[in-house]
Amino acid sequence: MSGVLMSSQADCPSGWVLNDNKCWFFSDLQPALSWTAAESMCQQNNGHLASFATVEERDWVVDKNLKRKDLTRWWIGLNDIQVEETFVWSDGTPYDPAVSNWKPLEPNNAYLENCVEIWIDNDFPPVNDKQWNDRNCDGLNGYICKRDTGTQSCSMTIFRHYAWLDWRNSFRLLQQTSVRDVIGVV
Ligand code: MMA
Ligand code: CA
Repeated sequence: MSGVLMSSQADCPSGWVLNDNKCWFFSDLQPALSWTAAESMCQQNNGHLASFATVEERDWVVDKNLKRKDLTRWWIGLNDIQVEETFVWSDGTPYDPAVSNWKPLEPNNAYLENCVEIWIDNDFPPVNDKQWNDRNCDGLNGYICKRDTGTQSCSMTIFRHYAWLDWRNSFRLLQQTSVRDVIGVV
């Protein structure tokens, strides 16, 4: 028996979560950072601070994630650094106010605040918890990155009783030890 089997699929790097065909990173175990440092951390990993193109993406982030208890403020990519009161996403997604989720009375630019966070302040009523606040960009927050998926490919080259498996940059030589293994391969 000999031949080559190949397969590829969209995938996220380890530590990132797949949702809505994008990869998402939550800085749960990382130190809190300024908005600029967080954005550059995301860029080093081929992403940007998170943008929300749809209400579904926006609510998924809040409902399924942001688990770290001692971190209550999370940077997202929205900012008005260039032009006061003109909000833009750092990844170039057009800002759609219909997808925004500001806390009441925000954004207020209270202390030269040009960067946007999701703020878990146990606000009441609960609908106002985990909403958005503009904050001074130097504040130290957790952060959420978003990037496109990568392609992960897998190939197996089979020759007689041996096969090379190439997956996630690791290579394995498999040896057929019984007739049963052949049924597994097919
Ligand atoms: C206030 C309020 C917010 C502002 C933060 C900064 C406690 O809330 O004015 O709009 O962003 O302070 O920490
Ligand atoms: Ca504010």
